[in-house]
Amino acid sequence: MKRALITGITGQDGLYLGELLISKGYEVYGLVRGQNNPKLDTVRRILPEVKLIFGDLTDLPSLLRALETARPHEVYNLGAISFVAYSWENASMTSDVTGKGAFNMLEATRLWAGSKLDDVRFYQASSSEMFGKVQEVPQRESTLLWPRSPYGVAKVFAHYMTINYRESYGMHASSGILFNHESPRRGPEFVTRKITQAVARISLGLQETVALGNLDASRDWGFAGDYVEAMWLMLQQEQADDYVIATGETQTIRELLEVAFGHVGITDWERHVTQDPRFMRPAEVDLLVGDPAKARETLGWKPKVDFRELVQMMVDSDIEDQRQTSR
Ligand code: NAP
Ligand code: G4F
Repeated sequence: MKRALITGITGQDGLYLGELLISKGYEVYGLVRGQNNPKLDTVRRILPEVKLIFGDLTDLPSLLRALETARPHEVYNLGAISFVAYSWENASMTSDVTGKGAFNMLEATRLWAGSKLDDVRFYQASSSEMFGKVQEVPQRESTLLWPRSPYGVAKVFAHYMTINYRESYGMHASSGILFNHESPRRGPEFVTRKITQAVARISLGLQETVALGNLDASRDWGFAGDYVEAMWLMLQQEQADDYVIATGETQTIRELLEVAFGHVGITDWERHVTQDPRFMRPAEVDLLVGDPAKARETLGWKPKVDFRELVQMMVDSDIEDQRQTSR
């Protein structure tokens, strides 16, 4: 039986990846931080089979202990401070967790595996946020990185560190450069979920307006359930490598609003949206659109859920949630 260790098990991707690996017969271990993590109950409910280990990406000895307990064949490093806006306010902590935390996980894996490093495979959750002020459209694996946020800078460090472990120690370490991916499990601070929650509440008469920042940015949005499959596929390849995972299409926040409000029959969405400078960023990433050709050709990966289906799935799920909480 294959064993996997997932950091970031309490996050959106951790939950989907945990489900995928369990369905493939893996024994799954998940790293959880904090002495009373509020998301523990959710993980236990969705993934009762997963064995939880306490540890923190900033604490290398705790990662070594986690590895000793799990003895994984595959390590998925999904843990991070992942909210870009927050990363300006907590740049130092973001560097420690999202940047140096990845190094800690790589180094702990190398130290723990010792002469058996060939038996372990490592996945690093890299991000399209690394492309920042994009130097090429669409963005591919070879596009020059130009991060625009402390989060993006930390991810670039983690990305190159992963490549460095591959090149220095021959470690089977792959990076997935994932473009934005969403789901009903997305944190409510991210723009998709913030909008689908607001649309659900507005359609039920529980709220009038939603305050947003820049409506002109474009993102390449896919479904998280599809993207965790790409992570797994990367670790099944003989050679470790880096892959862009994206849909190849891009939409603005305005288009997202149109589809989300349209799904509940509201066509004049502008009267429900206000703009608030608090949600504008010191530096914006204006346009993200990925070229997933390498993933399609090498991994045989392609997304199954399109943008409209994704937004509709999220709005429907939020309507159901809101109905249950107001019952
Ligand atoms: P998420 O929902 O924000 O989950 C982040 C996870 O990291 C949570 O489980 C969180 O635990 C954990 N974490 C935070 N600080 C930690 C620490 N000090 N030690 C150990 N774990 C810690 O993010 P996601 O959307 O699932 O994304 C997964 C990964 O992919 C992240 O690395 C993210 O940066 C990257 N990524 C995401 C996207 C996307 O569009 N979703 C795109 C590209 C890359 P708590 O629950 O305890 O906070
Ligand atoms: O949903 P967002 O906060 O996601 P962002 O910044 O693109 O980051 C996400 O995707 C990255 C991959 O590219 C991940 F690495 C990262 O961890 C995270 O998952 O914002 C999307 C866009 C931005 O342009 C932002 O300025 O939406 C714009 N936006 C406009 N109003 C807003 C809002 N974003 C948020 N969160 N809240 C607003 O009110």
